[in-house]
Amino acid sequence: MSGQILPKKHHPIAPQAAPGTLADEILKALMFRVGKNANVATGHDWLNASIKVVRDRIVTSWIDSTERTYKAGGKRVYYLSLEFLIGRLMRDAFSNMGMLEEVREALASLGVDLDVIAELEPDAALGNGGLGRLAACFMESMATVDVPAHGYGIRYVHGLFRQEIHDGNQVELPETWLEHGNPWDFDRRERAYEIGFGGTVEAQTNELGQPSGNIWRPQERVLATAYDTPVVGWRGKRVNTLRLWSAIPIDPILLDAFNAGDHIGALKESNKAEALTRVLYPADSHLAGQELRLRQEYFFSAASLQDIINRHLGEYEDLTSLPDKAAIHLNDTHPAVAVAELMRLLLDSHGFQFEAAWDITRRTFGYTNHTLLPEALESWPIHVFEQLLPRHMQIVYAINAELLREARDKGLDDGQIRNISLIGEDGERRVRMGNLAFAGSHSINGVSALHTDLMKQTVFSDFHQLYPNRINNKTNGITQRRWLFQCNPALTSLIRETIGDRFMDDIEALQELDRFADDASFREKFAAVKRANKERLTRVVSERMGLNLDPSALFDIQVKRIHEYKRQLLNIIEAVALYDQIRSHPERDWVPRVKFFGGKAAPSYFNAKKIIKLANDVGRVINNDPAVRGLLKVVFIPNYNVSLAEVMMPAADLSEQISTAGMEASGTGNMKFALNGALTIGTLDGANVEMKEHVGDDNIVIFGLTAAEVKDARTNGYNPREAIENSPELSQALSAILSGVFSHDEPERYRGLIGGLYEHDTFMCAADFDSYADAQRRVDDLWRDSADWNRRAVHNTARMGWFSSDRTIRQYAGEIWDVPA
Ligand code: B1H
Repeated sequence: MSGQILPKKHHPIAPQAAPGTLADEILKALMFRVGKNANVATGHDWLNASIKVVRDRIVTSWIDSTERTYKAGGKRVYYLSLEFLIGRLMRDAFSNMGMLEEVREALASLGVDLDVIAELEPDAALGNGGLGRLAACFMESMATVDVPAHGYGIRYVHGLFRQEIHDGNQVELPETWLEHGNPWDFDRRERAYEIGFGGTVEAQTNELGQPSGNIWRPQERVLATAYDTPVVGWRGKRVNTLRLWSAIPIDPILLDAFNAGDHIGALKESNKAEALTRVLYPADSHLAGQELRLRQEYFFSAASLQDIINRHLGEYEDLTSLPDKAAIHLNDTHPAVAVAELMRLLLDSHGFQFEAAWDITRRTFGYTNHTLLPEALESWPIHVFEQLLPRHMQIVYAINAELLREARDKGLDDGQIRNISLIGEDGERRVRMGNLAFAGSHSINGVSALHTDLMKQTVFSDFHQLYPNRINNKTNGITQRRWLFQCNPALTSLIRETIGDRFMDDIEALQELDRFADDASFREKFAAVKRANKERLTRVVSERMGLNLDPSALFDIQVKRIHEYKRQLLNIIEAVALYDQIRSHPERDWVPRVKFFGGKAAPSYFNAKKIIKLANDVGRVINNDPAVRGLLKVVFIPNYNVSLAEVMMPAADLSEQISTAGMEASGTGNMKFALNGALTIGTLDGANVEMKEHVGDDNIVIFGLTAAEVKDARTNGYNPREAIENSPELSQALSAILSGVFSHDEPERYRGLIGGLYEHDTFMCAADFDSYADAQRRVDDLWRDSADWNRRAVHNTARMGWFSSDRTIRQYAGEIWDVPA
């Protein structure tokens, strides 16, 4: 795809443009910044040149935004996240600058198709899934609602792996987004900080016996250097900074060794430094536990804090005023070590006493929890933590002593104190990062109403008793610029024609669309847009997979990371049951359906990979069975990523949000689908609960156990075998899979995955199966009345405005960060 856009033989004369036009600017950028002549330029060169031209405009606004904040002496937000799942930036940035159409025309006048070069931009996949994508939506919304903010993270050389499907199995390949350079970022070599690891502490204690004025002598040091990407908000009003750190070696002695001829020795150290930021850990909602991961966490937290403090001291006397001028936000516990690092800097470098330092720290930090899954709650063995960060270990102990004293004073019992402790004592002693983040923050928020309630009842119940005002809810949101305007231009145009442009600046105005749900001619147009989007997806599937689909079928989509709690398995089993029904009752009026699956499994997650294999096995059999007459197709689309999401969300009729209730903290894909007019089939989990309240009970299909019922079933000894035996459809489907109908080559393939359901069924697939299958047949009934279906679809789009990340960010700004928005 990176061949020449204008082959020389077709364009012996380079295209020309009138001086002063945008086309002329692009040609100049091509010449002087990319170093190419138009008739030899490749697609990447054109992409690069176009970005550079728009980036110049962004930079003007960027400098202006920075000066504005500086002059106002305003408080800044610092969003620390180990993940920013950005995707492509070009359309987003061009369109927020109001230049997309202008650039398109300029390029067209030069014989270049913007849509073609847009495809060449790699996805910046510096995140795993929802948590990383949320950080990206937040960055865009903060710029839009005019919150001065810096995002801080890591500039991984390799983002999330590329997924290929070989013979139905996931194969992971390295992702190389920087292959052609990154035209967006600025290399800030001058912004570099030393980061230490290991070594010893020269202990000093004050008269109270508390640690004070200690000096940490790290054994290793690396340099953190900054790369800045401007993040432009809607209509270009504010431009914020995403600052990503990269590790490079520093040691001058080793440089000497290099010069003295020890090339190998010098390079070993240099490789070690660079390995730090080489790759993103690919586990979603599951902790890696390797020392390198803790190194990454400390590296970027420490670099960011030095940067924040540096900026603060450039403007103010000392760090006493830090909480008034800086709100540092921890995106999950991944940067939680920043709590100990800020304490260290205050105590050891800035001469604060413990109490004052702790007060500053707590008033500065806020923490968002994104999961209650025990396997995702970070903790580090004491010996790993202590060896890498000996001074921080001392500080954690000191904080813990203070915390436990307070808890005892307030009358918490021994069991509660054990739960609150920063050190877990069950089995191997471990530092609990969630407790550290909680203790070090003035605000701890969940990401949906249900999740926040569960947080109060479960993992943080004792903390909640100790500090009853700290836990609060901030239901997630998505940016409508990317997830409606940009990915669904046809729907956006239709909405503009219908209700005017106000919703583009005030998304709540989307409500005005609601009354058009009863307007038959509007519904026709709405349906025509959906149809065109389904055709676009159909083309993508045909190009990538050689599979032909019927765009008039119901498009039923489940795309997200593969995880047992998300229950792709439930969906696949239901497909098998439906397949069986269609074969047994060919005379019935079946609704033609395509069931789409997409998503990556963590490379070491055995069952998730089996689920991918099963989806592919089931698809192969069903798609090739003439008895089904094309009424059902099962498609696993490889390499689901942000760019593919932008094609799939607008093309869905039905969105699958079917996690075991109580386990999906929020979900954000659910919001993207509904905003684009899909109906949701879902459990009362995460943000689905609030979506139901907003779109209305008639416009969403809910099934299954509630979170409370799941809990009851578990405590009262749920018997999956009984549930399976009570459901003929489920028994039949499971038997088919177990007997090798979909795996002739290896009949035993699903013995573990499916056979296991009879024994444990941790995620309650059997308990929810009948309810789910009934709900699917209800969906079929709704679909048969297309006018009625479209009415519900319109209500979904019209009523999803509340789920904008602009709303979420305004709530963070007002209720956590104390900054105007
Ligand atoms: C979410 C994670 C996560 N919750 C550990 N937790 C990771 C945990 O690499 N790791 O170690 C990576 C990711 N991700 C998701 O956050 C929730 O599951 C979603 O329900 C939620 O919508 C999303 C954003 O809040």
